[in-house]
Amino acid sequence: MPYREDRLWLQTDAPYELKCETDLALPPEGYRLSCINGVYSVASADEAGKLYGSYALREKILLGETDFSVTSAPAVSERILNHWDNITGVVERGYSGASLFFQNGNISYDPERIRFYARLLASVGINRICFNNVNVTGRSAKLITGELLPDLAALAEIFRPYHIKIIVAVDFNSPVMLGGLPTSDPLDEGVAVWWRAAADMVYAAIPDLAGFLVKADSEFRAGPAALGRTQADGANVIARALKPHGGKTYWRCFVYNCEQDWRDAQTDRPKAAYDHFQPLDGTFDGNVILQIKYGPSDFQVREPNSPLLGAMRNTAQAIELQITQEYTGQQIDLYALAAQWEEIFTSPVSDTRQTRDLVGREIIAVTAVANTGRDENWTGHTLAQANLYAFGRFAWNPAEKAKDVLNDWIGLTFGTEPQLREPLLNMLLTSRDVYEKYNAPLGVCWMVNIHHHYGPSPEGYEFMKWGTYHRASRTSIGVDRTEKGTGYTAQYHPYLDKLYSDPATCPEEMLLYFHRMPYDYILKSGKTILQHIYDTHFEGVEDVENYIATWISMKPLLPDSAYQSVLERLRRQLDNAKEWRDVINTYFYRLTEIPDEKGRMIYP
Ligand code: GCW
Repeated sequence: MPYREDRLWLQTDAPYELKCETDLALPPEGYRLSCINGVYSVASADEAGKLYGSYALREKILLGETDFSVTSAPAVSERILNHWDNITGVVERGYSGASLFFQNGNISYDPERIRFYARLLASVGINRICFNNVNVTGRSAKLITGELLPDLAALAEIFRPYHIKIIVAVDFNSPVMLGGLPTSDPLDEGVAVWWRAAADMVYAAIPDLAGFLVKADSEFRAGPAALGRTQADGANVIARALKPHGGKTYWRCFVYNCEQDWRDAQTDRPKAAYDHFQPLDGTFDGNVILQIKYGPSDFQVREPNSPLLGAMRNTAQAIELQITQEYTGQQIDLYALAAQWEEIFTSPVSDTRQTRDLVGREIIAVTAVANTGRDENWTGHTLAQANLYAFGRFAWNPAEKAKDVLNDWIGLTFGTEPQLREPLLNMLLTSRDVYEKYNAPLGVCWMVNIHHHYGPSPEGYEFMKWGTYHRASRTSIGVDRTEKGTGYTAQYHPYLDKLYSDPATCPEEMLLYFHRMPYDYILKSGKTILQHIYDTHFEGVEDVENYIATWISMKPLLPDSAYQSVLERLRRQLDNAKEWRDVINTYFYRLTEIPDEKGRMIYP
């Protein structure tokens, strides 16, 4: 597939005279820019800082900025992109074409495109990448064996000049699968020896490898729990093998019962990560990083921050975001994630009310599932490029503002013309709210079609084994997660427990996440929950219609290919918004038999 770099924020380098200096007083990867008598200069303590400083300078020049006296350093030391690419070439939850790295069971890529990709990622500060899916299937388990290691090392070499280190997703059961051992029990000495030998071999080929990523005891993956061992036992045996080489184990915390009986109202999936991991605080080795999804459910449009974030004083943590739009429109619907990320990074975490603690001592890595593939425009929806760009910016500095980040992305990608920039910024900034309006209401989650997760299905997951229930009846909806219900809120700091436990203080957009409420409960707007549902679902469609009108009005200011492809996506989004509106409104109308106050069309 041919690819384009002329519609990305990083295009051909602008020529300018650049002076580079070493200043050992600057922090690692940081830089200081200046411009004296027309000569730009970048000072840094290391080579990475020089690279990031040059990109930052380039951005400023392209954006027409005049103040170059900037000093910056990353607030987070590991800024990680996780691809969910299978070795077959199919990307799990991928909406941008085939894998950039794999094809037909092999590592296979266009080196020129990959070099450009590495440069693109470095330009926003990303410094770690994992190419293969956390669901390690087929031959991808062999990435750490002599069979595929030379090809992996060659790929790592392309990323090295851009200061991007490689992470490999490995199967916890590798000692059995690859080594032919009778067990993968982490406390078995033979297993520890096997992991050490595997690590030695990988590091001989890729000496600067960042480490191994593991999804264990999760959605049918092997793990220590199945062998009667703890998550810490599992993570530590691998970490000890990596330690002599300076490597780390990135251990995912997405561990829950995915074979729940829907009749069981006490087991509550959002409680799972905290229940499994928090009691183990202090038992993980120093080179284990726990990778925690931002919310306790699963990358939903609206959830509270995971109670596990910040709840472990003695364990290194990474927050995991999802750039690929699995539950957020699949790169058909417009959804600028920056708005949601700003909210996540400024929302309270478990043991504190302060934002900075989320990115302070405990959170040393920010990681996200990639949204790129072999499509010509890299991300399927051209405007979804903004999400990759924004990820880099938020990982570098979680205190960023969505408005600034998106404004820069528009300026770099489409130019700084205000007639284009302002309306487009408005579209991007409102896109999350619009998507939320026509989706599952008030934090209820999971009203999507099963398996593929696009489009509405109010009871699609209701009687399934995945632990995802809203339990809507004729009179009420939602799950009581307070102490009177599943007890989930007790996993938070008492301040948050209290805040979420009272419907009067619980943030309204998450009301049905925490509470079971009657449809006639009156919201702060003065509307009942039911009328709120009807209204937002009508509004969502109108908002998408307005996006289309705005986009059409900007035609003269846009490159034709981007104009056409985005218009096509917006029209598909409109169909989706209408489908959500009609299915959700009809669902609640049939349950309640209460008509819309405004008498609009709801199908009986
Ligand atoms: O949200 C779910 C996805 C799975 C994914 C899993 C995970 C990689 O539907 O496709 O598997 O999360 O995060 O492990």
